Amino acid sequence: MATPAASAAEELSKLTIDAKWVSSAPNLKKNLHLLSPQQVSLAKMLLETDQTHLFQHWPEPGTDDGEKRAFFDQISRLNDSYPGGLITYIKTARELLADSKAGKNPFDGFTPSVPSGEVLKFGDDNFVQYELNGIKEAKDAAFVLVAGGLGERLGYNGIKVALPRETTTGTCFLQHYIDSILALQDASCSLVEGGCQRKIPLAIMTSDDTHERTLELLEKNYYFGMTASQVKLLKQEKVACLDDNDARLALDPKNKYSIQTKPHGHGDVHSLLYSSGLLNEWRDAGLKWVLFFQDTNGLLFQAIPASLGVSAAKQYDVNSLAVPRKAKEAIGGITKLTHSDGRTMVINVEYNQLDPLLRATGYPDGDVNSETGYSPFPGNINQLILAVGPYLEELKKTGGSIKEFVNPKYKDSTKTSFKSSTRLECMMQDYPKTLPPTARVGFTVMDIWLAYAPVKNNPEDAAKVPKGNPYHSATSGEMAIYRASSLILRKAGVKIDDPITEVFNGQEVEVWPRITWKPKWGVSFTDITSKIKGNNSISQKSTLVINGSKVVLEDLSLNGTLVINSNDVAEVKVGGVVENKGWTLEKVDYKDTSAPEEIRIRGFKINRIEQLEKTN
Ligand code: UGB
Repeated sequence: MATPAASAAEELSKLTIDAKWVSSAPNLKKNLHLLSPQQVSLAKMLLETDQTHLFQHWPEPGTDDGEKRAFFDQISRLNDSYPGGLITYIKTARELLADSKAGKNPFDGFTPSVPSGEVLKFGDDNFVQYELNGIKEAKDAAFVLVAGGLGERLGYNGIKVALPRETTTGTCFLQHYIDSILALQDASCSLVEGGCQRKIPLAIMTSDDTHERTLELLEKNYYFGMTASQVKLLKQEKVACLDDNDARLALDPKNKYSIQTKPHGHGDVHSLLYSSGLLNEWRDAGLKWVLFFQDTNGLLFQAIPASLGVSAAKQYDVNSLAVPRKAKEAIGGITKLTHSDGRTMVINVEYNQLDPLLRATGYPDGDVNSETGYSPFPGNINQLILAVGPYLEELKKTGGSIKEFVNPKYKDSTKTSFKSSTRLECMMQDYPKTLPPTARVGFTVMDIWLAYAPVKNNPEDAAKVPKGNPYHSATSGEMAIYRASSLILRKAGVKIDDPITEVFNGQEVEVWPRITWKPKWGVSFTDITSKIKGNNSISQKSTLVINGSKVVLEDLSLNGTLVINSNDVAEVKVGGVVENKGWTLEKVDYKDTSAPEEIRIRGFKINRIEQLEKTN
C-alpha cells in the first residue's frame, strides 16, 4: 500500500505541468509532497485554470504546512458544492466577465412587452373564490423560505427572520411564517374527510451567515409549533470571489491561505432542493405545489391563498406573485421577452437592467410610470409558486443550476479592474429562463398594501428613495402591517379611523390603528368576515391584538388598547365600549445606541400605558 507521500509523488509524476507552470508555481512544487493525491489533482486543476498566483507566497515546506492543507480542504469544498466543479465556475466566470466588459446586453435580440396575467382586487368575488380554492390546495403545498442572505442593506447584525414583524406583539418573521403555514394546514385539512395524513413541509435555505442562528431560533422556540421533522434546513455554500476579468480567484485579505467567498444568490435554492432529494420526496408524498418566499415580507401570507388558487385554476407551471411597481423601484419587473428568432419567455428583469433594456428597444424614456402612475411591468416580489411535476422534470435536465450573472463594481470606465472582488450570482426567479416555450408561465398581481412590504433598507437609504416610492425599511414594514389589517377590517365592515402621518427615521409614514391578529384568527377574508358582527369601530390611537382563532367582534367601540387571548376551544365574543389610555408610539433616533437594534432601525418604540386584556 503506497504511503500518501509516494501516492502524491506518483500523482505528481502524472502532473503534466509544462515549464510555464513550474516557473510560475515553484513554491507549490516544493510543497506537493505535503498534499494527498486528491489535493494534488486539485492543484493541477488550479494551475491549468491559470490560478498560479494563489501559491506565489507559499513558504518552504515546514512553514504553515497545516494552513496549506486547509487551503486545499476549502478548494475541495468549493469544488464539490458547485455543479461542474471549480473548473466550470472559472470558465463561466470568464465568459460572463468578458460579456460584462464588452457591455454585452444579456437581453440582446429580445424585445420586451407588457405580459398578461391575473390581476386580483382584494375582497371582490373573484378574489374570494380564488382564496377559498387556494386554501383547499394548501394541504398539497410545500413552503420554501430563502433566508441565507445577510442584512447588509438593512444594516442589521442579526438574522433577518428573527426581526419582529411588528413590535406590538414582538412576533418575529419566522414565527409569523410558521403560524401562517400551520393555520393554512388546519384550514385546508378541516376540509378533508377524516383530516390530512401529512403535514405541510417547510424548507429553509440558510447560508454560513445564517444557519446556526436560524437553527438556534427554531430549537429555542420548539419550532414555533411545527414538528422538528416538518422543517428542513438546507445550507447553501458560498462561491469563490474573483479579483479580475481573468477570473483569478481572490484570496481572503485576512488569510492568504483562504479563498474569499460571498453568497451565490437565492438561485441556489433550486439545486439544493434537487440535490437534497427533498423535491423527489415531496413529489412521492403527493404534493402538488412548491411556494418560495423571502425573509422579511410580513404581508405575504395574506396573499398566498388567492395566488395558490390562481395557480390551480390556470394550471400554471410557474406563477410569480407580483405587485404594481413604481418605475425605478428596486424590485424586478415581470416582462414578456420575444426574441427575433421567435423564442418568448415571461421572466423577471432585475431593476438595474430594465431601464437600459427598454431604452434599447423603442422605449426612449426607459423605466417610467404609465398613466396609471405605475410601471406597465408588474413588480417581482420573489414569491413563486411552482407545480411540482413540471418543476422536477426541469430540474432533472438542469440539476437546478440557474443562469448566472456577474455584476462587478469596476474602478473606471475601462472596466479593467474592480473596486472589490466580485462573484457569480444567480436568482431564484430566473428559473423560467431554461423552460421550453410550451411551459405555462404566468403571474398574479395583488394589491401592494395587501401583499408586499419587505424590510431591506437601512434608515439612511430608506430616507433617500425617490418621493412616492416605498421605503422598504423596518419602519414602513411594520406600518404596512397595521395599514393592511385596518383595510381588511374596513372591507369587512368595521369603521376604522383614517391614519395620521408621522415621521420616523426621516421617513414620512401613515400610522393606522395598531391592529394585528394571529394567522389562525383569519386565514381568508371569508373567515374574517364571519367573525365580524354588528357595528364595530376602532379609533386611530387604538391597538387591537387578537391572539386566538375563536374570537368574534360584535358591536365593539375601541378607543385604547384591547388584547384578546383565546384558547381556541370556546368562542370569545368581544363588544361594547373599550376606552383607556392605550399604547403610544415614541420616536427613537436611529443613532441612539442605548436602544436595541431592532427598535433603532424602525425609529419608534411602543409605550404600554394602559390596556384591557380579555382571556377566555
Ligand atoms: N437570499 C438567500 O437566501 N441567499 C442569498 O445568497 C441571497 C439572498 P435580498 P434582492 O422582493 O424586494 C430580490 O437580497 O435579491 C435570500 C429580487 O431579486 O433581500 O436584492 C434573502 O435572505 C428582486 O427582484 O433581495 O432582490 C432574502 O430572503 C425583488 O423581488 C431573499 O433571498 C426583491 O427581492 C431576497 O434577497 C424584493
